[in-house]
Amino acid sequence: MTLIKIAAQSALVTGFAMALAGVGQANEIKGKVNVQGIKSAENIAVYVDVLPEKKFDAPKDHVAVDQRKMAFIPHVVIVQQGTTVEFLNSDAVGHNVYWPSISGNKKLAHNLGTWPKGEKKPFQFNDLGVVSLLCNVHPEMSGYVVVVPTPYFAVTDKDGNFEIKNVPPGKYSLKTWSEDGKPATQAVDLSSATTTVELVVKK
Ligand SMILES: [Cu+2]
Repeated sequence: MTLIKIAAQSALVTGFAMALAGVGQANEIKGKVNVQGIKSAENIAVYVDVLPEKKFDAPKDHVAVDQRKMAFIPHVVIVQQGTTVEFLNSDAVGHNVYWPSISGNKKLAHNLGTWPKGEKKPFQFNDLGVVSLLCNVHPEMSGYVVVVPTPYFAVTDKDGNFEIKNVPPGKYSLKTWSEDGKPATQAVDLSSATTTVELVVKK
């Protein structure tokens, strides 16, 4: 009897300690994007929208975009505002990098220039929005840098699945950007360790 009582108390204490550990714990948003009228659910950017009460430092880590086999790789890259992207050329031919606008704002157009194999050029993206990457040597090349206001983001895999890790508990607005579809918004209440969401992106 006494043994059972001790075991029960011990379980209670363990449970209490685990609950305490849960305070300030980082959670995870797991989800799937379903598409309507679009060929593929791959390469869709998903991110937590601006949090007015929170400020994030610009990330120190740089992100790489390669130009390889006549393509921007990855095709879609998502970064936090203030991130520096290193544009590398891995092809034997010279490639150029320019963007005619950021989210349609032509004042933010920029031409990084043209450089040969093995060289790279950095650019820090301080403006929010979608940067349409182009190469003026090869008109068929295109890629995207999606600059978002929080460090909580992901890009979908070929089945539309995504995971956003290390998100503090809270209520958020999850947004999407995709090359072929309209933006979608979904409210997320992140109170448990893993929250599962489904989004629909339409043509
Ligand atoms: Cu090129």
